[in-house]
Amino acid sequence: MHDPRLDSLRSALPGLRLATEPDELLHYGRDWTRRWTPAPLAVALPGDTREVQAVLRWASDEGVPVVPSGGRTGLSGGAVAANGELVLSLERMRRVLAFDPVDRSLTVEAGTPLEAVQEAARAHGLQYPVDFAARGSCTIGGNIATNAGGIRVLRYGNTREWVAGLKLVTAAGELLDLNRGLVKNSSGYDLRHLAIASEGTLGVVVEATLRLAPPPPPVATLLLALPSFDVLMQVFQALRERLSLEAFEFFTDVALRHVLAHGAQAPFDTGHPYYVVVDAAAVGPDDPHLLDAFAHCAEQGWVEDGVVAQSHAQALQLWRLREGITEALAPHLPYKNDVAVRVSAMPAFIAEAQALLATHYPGFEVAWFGHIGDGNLHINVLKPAALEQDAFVERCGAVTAHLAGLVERHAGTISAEHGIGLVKKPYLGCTRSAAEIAVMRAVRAALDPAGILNPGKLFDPPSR
Ligand code: 2HG
Ligand code: ZN
Repeated sequence: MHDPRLDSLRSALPGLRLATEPDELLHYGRDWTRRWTPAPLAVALPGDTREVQAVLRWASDEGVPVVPSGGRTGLSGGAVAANGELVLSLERMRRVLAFDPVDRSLTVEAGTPLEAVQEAARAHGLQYPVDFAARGSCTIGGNIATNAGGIRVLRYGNTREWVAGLKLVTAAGELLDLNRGLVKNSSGYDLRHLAIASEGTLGVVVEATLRLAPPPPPVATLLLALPSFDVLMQVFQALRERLSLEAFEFFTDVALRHVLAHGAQAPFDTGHPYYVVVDAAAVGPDDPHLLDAFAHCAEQGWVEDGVVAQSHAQALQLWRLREGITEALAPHLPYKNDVAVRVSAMPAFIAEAQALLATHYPGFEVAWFGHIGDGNLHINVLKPAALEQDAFVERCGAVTAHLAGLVERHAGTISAEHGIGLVKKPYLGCTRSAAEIAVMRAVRAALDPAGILNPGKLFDPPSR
């Protein structure tokens, strides 16, 4: 159906690239959640910051809601456009703008894919250390909007740690140049950090200046098979004492089974309940520190089997077992949890979470995996084939209310790294106090008084 607002947009911005075909609306209107039916008004594909400003000025004047859009690999519905919003895709804005060898920084447009940022850093003999499986499709703007974490947080921290400056376009089309790459800046509120993890509700990130780190040390990759969840934290502690860990990731046999069914190669002759994949600084696969650490864990009975990658290709194979999980589970329309507690609270939290989920999900396949060293667990509940999607989501939502209560009792968070979006919105109050949410609302209202930026995400507007 023809919408007169499109004529208005076209006449306000005659040069703007706009996509309106049904397949384009479908593609740009959804993220990886696949729970909502995309129904955007249209997709704007600006080529530079001035166009982003002009689109937002138009949207503010017309009262048209806008969904900022990166690679749409999100898992919380933060980039879903299901209510006639204008999708503002940054995908054409993917230039690397500058490298500064003294500041060790890289300035990129927000639509630059994470992998392209990593490659640009490597080309200058440095690294951009935030990393996760969606690196090829996700964009730096989306990473900033959710404060993305990933598999190297243990060693390098989240996206937030690496953003030295960013440019943000507000709902009114104003361009804010936040922190300008400074290392020190004690001049009042750090609006850069407000924008990070704001899920597109405070403005549109158009450019970022990223800090780079020295290249990583040579690492050895190990895969260990463990008999129980209880020993997981002990193995983590033992390895952390003996080695310099670059990554420590775990997954269960359920997760592995799906990755193997998806074409990966089985690591051991027999199955085991739990696995960890570890990258540790090492001179090679025979590094004595590595072998000592492994021997210690085996002596304690914490490790049933293990393998050290003998080549880069084998290391990639081992990592595929962990990184391939999301894709392998996707056909089962999993209900995703992304919870975190302090690392010290993990053993108690895990014991209670296991008991809770066993009670509430009898007979369901549940895959546990994630970033145990950061206190962050991904718990994916797979949809039984016989159950309708809506009934499944409703059932899982009810269980999540219990899980959120448990998270709250352990002073954790309902979203560690995927954001709140639409999916976790009902549970925000278990992680943030009413007073905190009131402050967040006030901040949002200050930056976007008309409420056009990603409405309905993170929290609902106050009822009038
Ligand atoms: C990961 O750690 C991602 O692989 C995705 O955060 C987690 O699919 C998930 O639940
Ligand atoms: Zn993760």
